[in-house]
Amino acid sequence: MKSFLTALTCVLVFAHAEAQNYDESKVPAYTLPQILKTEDGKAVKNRKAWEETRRPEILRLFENNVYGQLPQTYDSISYAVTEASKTAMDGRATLKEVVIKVFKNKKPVTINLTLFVPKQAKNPVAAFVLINNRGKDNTDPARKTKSEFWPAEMVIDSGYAIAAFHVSDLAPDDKDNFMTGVLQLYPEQLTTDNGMRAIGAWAWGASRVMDYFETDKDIDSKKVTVVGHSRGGKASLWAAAQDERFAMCVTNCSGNTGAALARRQFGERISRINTTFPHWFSNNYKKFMDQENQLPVDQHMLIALIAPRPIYATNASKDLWADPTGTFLALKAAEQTYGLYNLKSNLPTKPPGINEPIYKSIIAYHNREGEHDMTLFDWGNFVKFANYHFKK
Ligand code: GTR
Repeated sequence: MKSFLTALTCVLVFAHAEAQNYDESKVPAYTLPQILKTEDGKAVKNRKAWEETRRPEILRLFENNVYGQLPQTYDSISYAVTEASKTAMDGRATLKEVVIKVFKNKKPVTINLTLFVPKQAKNPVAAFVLINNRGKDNTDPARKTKSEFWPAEMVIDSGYAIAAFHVSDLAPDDKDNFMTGVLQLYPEQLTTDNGMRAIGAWAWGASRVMDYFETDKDIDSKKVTVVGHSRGGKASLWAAAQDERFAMCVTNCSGNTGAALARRQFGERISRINTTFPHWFSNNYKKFMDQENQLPVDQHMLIALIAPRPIYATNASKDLWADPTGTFLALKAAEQTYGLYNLKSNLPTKPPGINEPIYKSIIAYHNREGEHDMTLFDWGNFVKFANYHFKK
């Protein structure tokens, strides 16, 4: 019986995957919701109208229809910092192991942060923090295992601090257990259709790490870049959109409900993501399965929420599932918001070639050759992007 069900599931998933479109000529005609028009139809012509009216409206729309609320009140937060090594990476870095504990209604959640700070740089230093959605061995504090997914040595040698925490501390990435982390502090979220789910929980965790950075004298908390890959990249976007303390955002191969436009219906679609990962987004998001055009937002508006801060989105050439063209078009459609701050992106009008990063730009983009992953090529460009914007 079990194997029959497994076989049936495989057939259904396969049938669904087959229905995905990878043919540009089959992208339907669509009209994106306007970023710079308020819900009562007024044109948003300046920063004031954007910040006071339209930005909060769009934030609410994403909360209510996509990611769910992000509760920000808690009873206490504490940080236990262990300087695990002053001579990490052959003396080039200090390793700190930070245990962040947050309490609400006597329930705790614990976030374990691994942080390397370069010795050479003048403190405080700018930092990258990764929302790690892959194996913990990718961010090995002992550096016995080294991974391109988090190339800590390269980042340290470039003069930046680098940190990581694992998504499972906030919400295990599993539909039956995702509620055993931070959602225990906010159980009411589980009973509302616009309640926080796993992606929101991970973004919430990034903000608690930012709370910590504000207390660490080695870190320049005004220069923190939140980084995420794929599902982690959806969370890094949502974290940066919500929490303006993040100076920059990197979203790597984030695709559907990340940086790619939903209305193109190319690669992964809302129906598929909600079916495979029912624990990622709010209940309300399920209303938009096969109804992309009914969404009051599209992902260009999430990018707009990050303005005027720099944003870097990437894709990989063989990762059509994450829709490289749809990502580029979302970035282009967000440019108008940066225009309100007199900031002009240097993105070309058409997607750049493969392995042609555009990082000297307030809105940055590249499409790396290869598979769905985050590599040394990607990180090397994130560092150049940070160098450019932090004017090193
Ligand atoms: C896929 C999912 C994508 C992306 C990816 C990942 O299965 O469809 O949205 O999140 O996983 O996280 O690597």
